Amino acid sequence: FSVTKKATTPFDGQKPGTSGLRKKVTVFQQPHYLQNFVQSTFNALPADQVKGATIVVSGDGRYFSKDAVQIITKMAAANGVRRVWVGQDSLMSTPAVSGVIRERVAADGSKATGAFILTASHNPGGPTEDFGIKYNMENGGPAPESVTDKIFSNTKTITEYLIAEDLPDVDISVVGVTSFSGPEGPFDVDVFDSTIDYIKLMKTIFDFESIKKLLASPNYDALHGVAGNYAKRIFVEELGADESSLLNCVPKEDFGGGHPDPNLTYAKELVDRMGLGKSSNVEPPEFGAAADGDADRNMILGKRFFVTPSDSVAIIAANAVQSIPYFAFGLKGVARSMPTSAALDVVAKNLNLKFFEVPTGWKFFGNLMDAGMCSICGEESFGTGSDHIREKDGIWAVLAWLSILAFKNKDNLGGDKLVTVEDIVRQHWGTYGRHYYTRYDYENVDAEAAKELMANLVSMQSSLSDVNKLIKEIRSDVSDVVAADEFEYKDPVDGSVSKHQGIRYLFGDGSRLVFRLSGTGSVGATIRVYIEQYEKDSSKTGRDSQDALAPLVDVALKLSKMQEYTGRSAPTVIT
Ligand code: VG1
Ligand code: CO
Repeated sequence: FSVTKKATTPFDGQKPGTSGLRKKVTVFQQPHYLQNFVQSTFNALPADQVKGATIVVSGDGRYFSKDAVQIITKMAAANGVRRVWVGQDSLMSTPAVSGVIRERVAADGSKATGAFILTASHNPGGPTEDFGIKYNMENGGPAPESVTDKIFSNTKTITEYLIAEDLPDVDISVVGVTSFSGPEGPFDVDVFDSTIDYIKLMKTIFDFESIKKLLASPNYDALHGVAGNYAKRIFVEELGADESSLLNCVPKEDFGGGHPDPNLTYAKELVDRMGLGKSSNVEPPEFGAAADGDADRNMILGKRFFVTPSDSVAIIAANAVQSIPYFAFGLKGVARSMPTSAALDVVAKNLNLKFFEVPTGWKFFGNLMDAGMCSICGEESFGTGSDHIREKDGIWAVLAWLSILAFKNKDNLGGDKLVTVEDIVRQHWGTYGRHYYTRYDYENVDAEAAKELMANLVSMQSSLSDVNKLIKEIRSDVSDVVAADEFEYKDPVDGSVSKHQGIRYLFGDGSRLVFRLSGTGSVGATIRVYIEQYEKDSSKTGRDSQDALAPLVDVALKLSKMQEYTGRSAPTVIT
């Protein structure tokens, strides 16, 4: 093949958000749009991570992925990349990509130094919906802000990109290596089935045999995302679950028209099956889980029971050493994102573990893990993971829960009453107290209005006495705000500082209100309100969460003047 230099001009707004660049497919389909971003990324990397390097290109299989794989492959060839690794049919979950970067070795002994992950995660897909792209680094984790800032600045000055226009399209539905020869030497496209690599990795972490004995096959809803491929292989073929326990496990370019976000609103079929939605006279199963489009998120359900993600990571951390072989030698530390509830903090304190609070987005956990300071981490947004890779991992979380269930029931396999998901959560609350938690999302709000709402919340922070006066007028039954700020994070490993990471109001009794603007949407603004209240008294940990939080919710909405600014009387989604 030969290399062509194409002249181009910059596009506005190619700034990577919380997790890459996410826009409507039609935006990505504009001539040069994807190309500009990809070349800006190559130009932001050290030369040896491009020339002669091995790069992964794959994603959640959403609409436009197959075209994008061909374009990026041709640009990689032209930029001197030695080989690209592509998942069969362009499919590779985000955690699988992270694992492949870290573990996979080419025939000549080389490893990948990075990956273009083609996903907009939990956003809908299809010709009129979202596409996304992000770059992960040599450690398997999302590019840090120093790199994404450089990519963004390159997108503003780009004048040309390199592409091998005459490189034929490679058939990515077939496993195998195709070799080409270019001006700088050979170039290979290696198409493979990443479920094999991923299962191998999971087997180094979990005891599949003891999970299998439990016979509690998960009911798994992949919402037509890429998780379906892995679920079939792991839950059915490896762990012996019945095929009928899988829901929506065939990956589709448009996720079957659905919203591939594993929560009580969007994972409807699973929610019904688990007895939390439409009532039916079929007895629900004991364990259910769901994933998002790129399979890094998870929702864990018991029979008629929802596990809050903030509780999930705390419970996994509290039980990991006994239940999961990978952690048998102890945890190096634990971490959560700022808006995630403090359930994990209480576990860390009790178990005397190092603890970190980082901004939203997985990239901040990576540094801690690389430095050997953190083993398990999580976010309230249905993200849980560990230092086996540098992304959150939806199927890992399910296997972690199955391992905990297997451990709690290990002396109990004779048909006695099983310890259930709900039992485990209630026992946890009994020991550590409960963090009542809810998140209100206002999606696709006018961007200006959202900015003003946030600015008002910041300016109010200058006088806590005024804030408390206001709050007392709204509800007399909540405690006083004792501190308020915008969260700022100094990375303990590299000293980098991230500012404006969410507005916090901290109450005397440990309750918190947090306000953030989403960094993953593709149109307008999404306002997230995170509401949390701690209850230590074990006689009061069994309340309905929305009831318990009603006073604080009231305060959050009135203090922020939500309806006045946004015109919305109710959130789009409550989790
Ligand atoms: C959201 C979540 C955040 C998560 C991010 C990426 O970001 O709140 O916790 O890390 O999505 O997840 P934001 O900026 O919209 O609040 V995924 O599964 O989209 O890669
Ligand atoms: Co995701």
